[in-house]
Amino acid sequence: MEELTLLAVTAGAEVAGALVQRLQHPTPAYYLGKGKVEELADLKGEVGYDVVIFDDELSPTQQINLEQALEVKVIDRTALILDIFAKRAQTREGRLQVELAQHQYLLPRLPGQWSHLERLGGGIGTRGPGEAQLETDRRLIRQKIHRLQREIEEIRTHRALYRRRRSVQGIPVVAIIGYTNAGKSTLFNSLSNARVLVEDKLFATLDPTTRRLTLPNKQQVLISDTVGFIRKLPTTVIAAFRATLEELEEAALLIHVIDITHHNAIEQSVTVEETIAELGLAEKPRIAALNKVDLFASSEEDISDFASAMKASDTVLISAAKGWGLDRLLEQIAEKLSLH
Ligand SMILES: Nc1nc2c(ncn2[C@@H]2O[C@H](COP(=O)(O)OP(=O)(O)OP(=O)(O)O)[C@@H](O)[C@H]2O)c(=O)[nH]1
Ligand SMILES: [Mg+2]
Repeated sequence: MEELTLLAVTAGAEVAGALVQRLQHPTPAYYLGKGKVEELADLKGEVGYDVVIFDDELSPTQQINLEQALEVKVIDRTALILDIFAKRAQTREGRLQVELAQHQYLLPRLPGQWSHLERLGGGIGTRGPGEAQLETDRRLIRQKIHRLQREIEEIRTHRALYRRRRSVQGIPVVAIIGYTNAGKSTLFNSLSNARVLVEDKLFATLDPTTRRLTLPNKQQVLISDTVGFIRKLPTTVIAAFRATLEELEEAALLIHVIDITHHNAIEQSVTVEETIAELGLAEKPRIAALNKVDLFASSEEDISDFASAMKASDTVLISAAKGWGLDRLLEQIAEKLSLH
């Protein structure tokens, strides 16, 4: 719920209140139990909310029923994240990818949207457009999806050329991955002296950025900053981020950045590992970079003592912000690359 609050604020909402219910399963009709829906409706009088956000993906039926019971807009977690993506997308490809994901999200929800309008009924202009209209709309959305896919494909072709040049040169790609807000871009900047947008916000980065880097052994690598992962994000949505996916597929090594000061650090790293597995990348060698250690260590010496005590060769303690532990990280990268 804390994370949902952050997401909501990032999307531009103000949080008026939160409600939690412990249920064996979400109810098919309302997601919540009947009594809880009433409680939520009563809360409207108290705090005066005008939108309700659920921390899960809702079925079209659940969404419609809730909107009718509460008489406000109801948004689910996926739609909220897509909204943030839409706000953040900077490149043309980024925007196309978000639009694609939004349309793919909308398509199965379309019938509900219309019968919803029909049921709200009564009065001119609110009458349902009927099945014929529905079919037209479905077709339009499918056409739009195809068009977006084609456009993305074109950009991809250009990128493939560039990629081929890269691979001819034989420079391995090292991709920085991790939960959103873990410090990926900060690490990327520290390693490459780049100026990628760093923000204490979720999904500050949407498009992958790549820089060339020289390791201590003089080996050249390409280092890539990528979009953050988050729990309960449908893989179909991640799949819309072709550029990031391609970058990950091509990578010789993944650096998994973990904010170890976060109280859900373990859950977050599990989510990242699960997503990696779902994307078929479980076999990629990776280094875990435990980040933000400056929040509990007072100097770089502090952490090197700790690091040598651990002896785990593929785990490195770093502070991306202070630049601590980066030499060790670079050595680890060189070592891992020489093994694979
Ligand atoms: N104290 C401390 N803060 C850090 C460190 N690294 C990153 N941060 C902060 O963590 C926040 C997120 O950093 P980003 O680099 O934007 O994180 P990200 O993983 O790229 O996030 P997204 O692109 O949004 O997924 C920012 O406020 C950073 O200043 C660190 O080593 N120490
Ligand atoms: Mg970032």
